[in-house]
Amino acid sequence: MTIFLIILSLALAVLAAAQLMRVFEASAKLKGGTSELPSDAENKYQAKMMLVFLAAYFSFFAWLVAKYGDKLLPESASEHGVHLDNLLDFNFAIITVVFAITHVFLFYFAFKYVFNKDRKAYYFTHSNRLELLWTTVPAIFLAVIVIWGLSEWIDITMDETPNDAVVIELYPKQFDWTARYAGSDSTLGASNYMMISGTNPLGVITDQSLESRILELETEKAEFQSELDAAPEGGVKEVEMIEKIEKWDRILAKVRSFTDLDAANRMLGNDDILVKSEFVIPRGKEVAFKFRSRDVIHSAYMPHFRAQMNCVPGMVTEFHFKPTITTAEMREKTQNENFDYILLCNKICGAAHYNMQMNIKVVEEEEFNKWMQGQKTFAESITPAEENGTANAGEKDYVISMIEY
Ligand SMILES: [Cu+2]
Repeated sequence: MTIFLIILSLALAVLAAAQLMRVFEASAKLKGGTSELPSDAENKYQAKMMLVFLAAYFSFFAWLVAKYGDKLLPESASEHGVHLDNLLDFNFAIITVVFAITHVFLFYFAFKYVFNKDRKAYYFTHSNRLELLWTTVPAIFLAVIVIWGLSEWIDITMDETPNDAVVIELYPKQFDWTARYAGSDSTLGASNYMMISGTNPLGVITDQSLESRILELETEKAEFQSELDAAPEGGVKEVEMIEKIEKWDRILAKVRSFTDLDAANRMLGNDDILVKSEFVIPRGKEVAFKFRSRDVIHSAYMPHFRAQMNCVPGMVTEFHFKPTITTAEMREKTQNENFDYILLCNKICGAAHYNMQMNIKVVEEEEFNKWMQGQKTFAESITPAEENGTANAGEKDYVISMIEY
């Protein structure tokens, strides 16, 4: 607020000065006025101020870099990220050099060629040499940047995922993330959003989850049926219930069709591992990410690994990278014991978008394997809740209204 007030008063002061100048000019004219051209002394003063401004301008630039330079991301924690950083640094180097040269000339020439009534301007219409110079030099630099950038992009996006990669699906919804590891078979089980329920937030399709989802839908349908039976004939309630039952029939038909998937396919999801709020990846091993989305377009952004990918409903996008620095090492490097790698949503996806993040922990492979062994598989996690009926009721309500929508 204070800063806003300061800026506002500065702007008003400039405005007031401009108005005063106009008053002076007008009064000078009325007095039968002197020439409107500034005097030699005034010109020389303005020329010197150009140099003063030049010095102040570059001092401010240096101060900005010194003060806010450390607000940039720390060094890249992935293999390809180092290459991207080099490319970015090269771009910044060019920009800074061009910025310095053009601005020094701009203000120095304004000083050097201050108005002098005895000097005549040198006039020439054309110079092939100059044209050649200022066309080819930028063209060469641009070509280097474009070719370099394209080859990095091809390296990152086209290289094959190694077979021993850790496969993780990142599944966003408004407004959180769930990570799913492919488990010991390195293959993610099939999934569909119609399978989503309180115990199955990603809609993974296994024999067990199919059975419980069908049971759940049938129970709900039976509830609608009894509400329909009790509803007065010809009323709004009756129409509403008939529509609901028809909708549930459609969902049931779709869900039942998943039983056509071959048995081996329905086994794949059993060893998948679902985690929330934080996921762990091993240093020095390729991590292959797959992205889906449950509702709107989100964007998985992992800035420390220089990685970003859109998460689009109805399709699977992919990206893979190799982490090179563990969380513990990065805490030492940044001298920040609270440092954590993060996954953010980088697409404004709704009211609580800002809150959509998940911690990423990079550990040595050994520790990663140990951590994996300690996690519950999808098959293990779905059973107890189904058996004792402790599925979170609130979550379940949300899921149903989601599908209705
Ligand atoms: Cu989002």
